[in-house]
Amino acid sequence: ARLAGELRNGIARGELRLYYQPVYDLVTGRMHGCEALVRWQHPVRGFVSPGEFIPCAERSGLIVPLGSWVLRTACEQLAAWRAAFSSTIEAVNVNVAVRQLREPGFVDEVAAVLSDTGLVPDDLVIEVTESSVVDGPQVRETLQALHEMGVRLALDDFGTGQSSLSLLRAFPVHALKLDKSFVDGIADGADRGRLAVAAAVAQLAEHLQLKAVAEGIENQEQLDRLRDMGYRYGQGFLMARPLPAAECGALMADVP
Ligand code: G
Ligand code: G
Ligand code: MN
Ligand code: NA
Repeated sequence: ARLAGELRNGIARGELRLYYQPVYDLVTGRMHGCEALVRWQHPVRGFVSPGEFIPCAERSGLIVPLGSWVLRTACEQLAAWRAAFSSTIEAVNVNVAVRQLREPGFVDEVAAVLSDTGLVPDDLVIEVTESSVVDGPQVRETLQALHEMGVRLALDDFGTGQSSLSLLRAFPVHALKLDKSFVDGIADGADRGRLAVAAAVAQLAEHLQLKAVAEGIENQEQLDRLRDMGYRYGQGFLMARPLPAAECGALMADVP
C-alpha cells in the first residue's frame, strides 16, 4: 500500500520513463519493431523494477492512468521516429493489463491516441497475457473491437497461461510471444520439456498463420535453434536490451 502511494506520486512527478526493446527479424537481422517497457527511477529507492511495481499498480488500479500514459507516450515516440528517420520499425508494442481492458472507454482511448499522434491502427501492437483472453465477455468484446479497428494483438508470455487451443483459433490474435522461461531452457538441449514446448508453439503459430516471436534470447545458440524451429522474430539481451528512446532511435538510424 505504501508503494502504491509512492507510485501515485511518482507518476505525478514524472519519475517514470519508457524504454524500448528492439524486436528483430531473425532471418534478415533487420529491426522489425520495439516493445515499450516502463521504468521507474525513484528519488530515494533508486531504480524500482516493473516486476515489483506493475503488480502493485494492477492491484491498486493505478495501472489505468499509468497504462494510459504508456500508450500515449509510445505512440508519440513512434510518430517522432517516423518524422526523424526515413526507415523505421513496422509498429510499436505496448503491454496492456487486463484492468485497462475492462475500462469501458479503452477502445475510444486507443482511437483518440492514434488520431492525436497521426498513427494508423496498423502501427500499434497491443500485448496481452493469455489470462486476459479468458477474463470474460467484456474483455473479449474489447479485444474484438480493437481487432476490427485494425490494431493487432499479441499474446504475451505464451505457454505459461491457460488459454485453450480452441479459444486461440476463435480469437483475433496476430502474434504469439513465447515466454522467456522456455527460451532459457534452450541450451545444449539440456531441457527437453521446455524445448518441446518451444517447438510446439512455433508449429501452432505456423498452422494458425500467426507471427511467432521469441523473447529473452541471451545467446547465439538460443537464437539459432529458435530460428530453425520457425521463430521469425525475437528479442533479447543478445541483440539489444530495453533502451532509452534516443538510443533505440540511434539503432533505427542505421537501418537501411
Ligand atoms: O521490463 P521488465 O522485463 O523488467 O518488465 C517486467 C514485467 O513488467 C513484464 O511482465 C512486463 O510485461 C511488465 N511491464 C513492463 N512495462 C509494462 C507496461 O507498460 N505495462 C504493463 N501492463 N506491464 C509492463
Ligand atoms: O512480460 P513481458 O514479456 O512484457 O516482459 C518483458 C521483460 O523481459 C522485460 O522486463 C525485459 O526487460 C525482459 N527481457 C527482455 N529481454 C531479456 C533477456 O534477454 N533476458 C532477460 N533475463 N530478460 C529480458
Ligand atoms: Mn511484453
Ligand atoms: Na513476455
